[in-house]
Amino acid sequence: MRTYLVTGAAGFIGANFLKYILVKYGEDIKVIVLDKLTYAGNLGTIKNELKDPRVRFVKGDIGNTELVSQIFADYDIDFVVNFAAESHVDRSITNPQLFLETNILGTQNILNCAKIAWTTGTDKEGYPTYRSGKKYLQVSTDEVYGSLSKDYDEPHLLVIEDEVVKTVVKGRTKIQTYGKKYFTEETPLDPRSPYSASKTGADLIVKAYHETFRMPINITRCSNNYGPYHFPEKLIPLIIKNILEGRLLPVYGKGENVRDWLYVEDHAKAIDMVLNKGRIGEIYNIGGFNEEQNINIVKLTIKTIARLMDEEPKYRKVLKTDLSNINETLITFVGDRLGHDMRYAIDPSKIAKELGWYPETPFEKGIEKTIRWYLENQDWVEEVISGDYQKYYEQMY
Ligand code: NAD
Ligand code: TDX
Repeated sequence: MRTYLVTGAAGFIGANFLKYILVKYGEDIKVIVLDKLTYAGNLGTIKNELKDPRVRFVKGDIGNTELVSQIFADYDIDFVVNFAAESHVDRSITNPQLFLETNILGTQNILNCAKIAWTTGTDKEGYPTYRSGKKYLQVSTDEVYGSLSKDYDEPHLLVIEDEVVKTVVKGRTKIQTYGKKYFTEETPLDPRSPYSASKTGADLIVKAYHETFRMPINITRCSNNYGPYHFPEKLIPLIIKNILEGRLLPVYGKGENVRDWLYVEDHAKAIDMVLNKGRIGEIYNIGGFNEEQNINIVKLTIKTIARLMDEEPKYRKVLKTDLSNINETLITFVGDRLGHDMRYAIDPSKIAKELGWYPETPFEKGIEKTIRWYLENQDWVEEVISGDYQKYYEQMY
């Protein structure tokens, strides 16, 4: 029997992780969800899970010491998985301070409460000792490594020779890339936005608790996720929403920036593996060798929606525009994001080699699954955009 504290599970990745572990572990787990329910957190996302007797929901801030220490007093927490964060780069440009408060100070608060609850005494050298089986996992991002250069303007196909890479890209003989370098766990940290700086600060304090207090921790650094319950301020869900409404599709700069996309459930599986099998104190990069330029993501999304509307007319009922409007003329190039990172590309060899993880969802399948989910869950979209998000959205565009 394991008890998890999952923070930020009313948000995109945390909710997908919660759903994944509840299915996987049957009666063997209990999960305490701690979420502040910011604009990005929505109880509708986890409404079925909230009815599950294995789940307890606590509304509150990860930075609230009294509340978090009470959770550790009330429950014998084994695993902490910290998803809670301010996660949107554009918002970090308009309000950096909130990002530092939640992402850095909030992280330190949970760590410290866990440390107090898990400590059993001190060893001969003065280091704290901990109850066995405990672990704190910090969900981090590839953005802490900064920005890679783009060496190719067009997608470049690399023949796979490395045996570990072959296990990651099962079935593919070539990978598409836009540059020669990849982020490994040894890549120096070089964050460039207030968001990524705050995530880096969080990683460093987690590492410091490990070095100074020997806290049992892991850090995972994942590339861009996509999938169900993704908040429609992020590129893919925003584009889907705008296409269905016949609105323009804002592409920053020239649309040349490259992201490395991973289906959210593959991320959830990786976190579960690191929790259970990851070596204490280690950092694991997570990504699927799936680089693409933003403009191509937008074009593929338009094409896939148009095709689905054609093949399955039942979907047309969600359109708030004419079918004939779904084409590339919707694309509009807008001013670039300040300090816009050019390229992210993760090398996930370490997690593949040590833990046997690989992404199971090819991008073409994942994007179609995601689009179908949005077509079938428009009520969820309406619900999440009716709150504070609406005000923010109106200010931005
Ligand atoms: P999200 O914005 O969808 O969800 C964040 C959740 O945290 C929301 O439910 C929100 O209510 C909650 N939250 C925010 N501040 C809080 C606070 N002070 N106390 C308690 N709860 C709070 O984010 P996401 O996309 O699901 O990302 C989850 C985590 O994964 C973040 O730490 C993010 O940095 C990291 N990450 C995201 C991606 C991605 O592509 N989305 C990739 C790599 C890493
Ligand atoms: O309207 C848009 N137009 C556009 O061109 C938006 C919202 C984004 N973009 C571009 C900016 C990025 O190059 O698309 C790319 C993806 O943007 P986002 O969806 O905002 O994601 P990104 O900035 O890459 O960050 C995401 O991945 C890493 C998550 O939001 C982070 O939380 C995670 O750490």
